[in-house]
Amino acid sequence: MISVIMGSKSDLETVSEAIDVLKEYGARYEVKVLSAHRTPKELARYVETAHQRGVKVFIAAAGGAAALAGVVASHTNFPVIGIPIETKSLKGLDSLLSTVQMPAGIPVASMAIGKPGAKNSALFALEILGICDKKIASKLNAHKRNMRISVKKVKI
Ligand code: RP5
Repeated sequence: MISVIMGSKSDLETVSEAIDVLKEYGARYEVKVLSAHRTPKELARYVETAHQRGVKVFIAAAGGAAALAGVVASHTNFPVIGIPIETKSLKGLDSLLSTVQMPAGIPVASMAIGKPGAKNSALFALEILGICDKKIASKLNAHKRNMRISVKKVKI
């Protein structure tokens, strides 16, 4: 099971890129809006109890002073993948730096800013689960094969 957390409902347009991939792969996932700053206690409680629901990987999306992925990682030993949301003021550079610049000891796998990062967060989560899940691994193989075929077909 993959847990997808976003800091605000306003992140959903970006995060839905990740959710679409999880749907396409038929992966089990749950989605939550929880904020490191606005709902810190609820976030901690959710992350600390997630293993009881079978969560094995977290995806955390936030923008601006994006503490979410780091705070999630501080409450779990499962892998945490961060999506830095693109922002109006700083184009997501703020989100990227706050997601990626974690102190030693609390790792977060930060993806790229915005929708490409969201899509990759889902694929990365599936790659982690695919280590022990042959069905997911073979779908990921097909994904790479299809991409290769479609690039090779391009004629200019
Ligand atoms: C972050 O603040 C959220 O992840 C969101 O990207 C940003 C702005 O949130 P809203 O003011 O739109 O709710 O915590």
